[in-house]
Amino acid sequence: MKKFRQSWRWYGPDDPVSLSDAKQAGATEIVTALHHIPMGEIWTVREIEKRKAEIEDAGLVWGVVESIPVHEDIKTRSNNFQTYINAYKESIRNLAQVGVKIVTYNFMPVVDWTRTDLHFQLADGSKALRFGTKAMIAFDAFILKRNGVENDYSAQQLEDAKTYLADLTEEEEATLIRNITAGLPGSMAAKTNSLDSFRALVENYKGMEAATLREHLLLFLDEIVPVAEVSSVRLAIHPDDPPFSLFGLPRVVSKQEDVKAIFDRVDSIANGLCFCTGSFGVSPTNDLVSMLKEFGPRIHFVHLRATKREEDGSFYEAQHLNGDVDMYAVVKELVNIQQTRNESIPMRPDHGHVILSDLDKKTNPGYSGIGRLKGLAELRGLELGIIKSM
Ligand code: DNO
Repeated sequence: MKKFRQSWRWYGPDDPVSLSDAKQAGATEIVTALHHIPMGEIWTVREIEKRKAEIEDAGLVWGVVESIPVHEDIKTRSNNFQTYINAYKESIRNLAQVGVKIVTYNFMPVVDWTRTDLHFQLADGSKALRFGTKAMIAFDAFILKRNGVENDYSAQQLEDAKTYLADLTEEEEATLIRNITAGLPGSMAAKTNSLDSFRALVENYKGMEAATLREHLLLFLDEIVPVAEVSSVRLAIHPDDPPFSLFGLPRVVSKQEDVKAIFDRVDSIANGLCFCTGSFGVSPTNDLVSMLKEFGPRIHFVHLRATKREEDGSFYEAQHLNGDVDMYAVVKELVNIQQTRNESIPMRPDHGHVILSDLDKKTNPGYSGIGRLKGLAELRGLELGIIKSM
């Protein structure tokens, strides 16, 4: 029987959760990126080899790249976009040369994944990530003061957000700004944008419809998929997290039809998906099992995580098996896909709560050691139970 390749995200030598921790958690593969290389620059064979050797010295393998970031110029098709696309192709070729063959990326304008609270305390004292609608609107309308913001929210929502903001201490407000403008609360090394530069980044998309952003993505794929194909690399686009518009910006990888449009345009195994249940699962209209059935052959990487929706569109990250995602149904379908393909798919426990001694430690938001270890253990147990009962 084919089973998940158990993988683990590692942020590189500065990650407080070490390669040896990953190994003790039971992972056999590492998911990482060359975080020190500025966005848009070529990943050279030398740098890739160096990172690969570090991982192999620890008795692990570099299974998946997450991510080669896509430069904003490519998303807006402005300025130096062609140079950046050429660099992207070169990085794909170089990775292939060194034998790293799965590449994750996303196409979210300005920000990567976004949360408003990185230390949301649960009833048992553990901590989780949370996206609060009021906090987001407060930031958008009263801190960023984005042009046209009043068209995107109801009067009641704006009123509630104003009250919410008024109740924050100065320090809490500064934290909220930092959380949102960091753009990638997955790495402590993430560059924090100033409010002004963040505003300018958002302004670059002024008036851009989703159809235009989608076309930019498809034009990008027209160029990179053929390169991936000849290099035997599989690309895996990561969905929008959360799967809806933020700051009035378009998002084009939020639902089943979005993925279908991407797959139809370049019908190649190299043009694939990173199936992230925590991202798609936020939207109650996303039927995860139906998506798995439709996209199974082109799912090259899996992130397993479950969120819990709240009334006003807010959500927090629940335990891996206890959120709104029907993890049993999802894993069962993934077990089927792996048997049909006769191939194991890399899966990583996505995010984890901060629990036990990690509460006294500083780790990357979402990437604590013990919470992910627990997630991985639960998920591989679930998979084993499903397989044994088949
Ligand atoms: C969050 C991650 C994302 C993901 C990128 C892929 O924890 O899943 O940051 O790595 O969106 O490009």
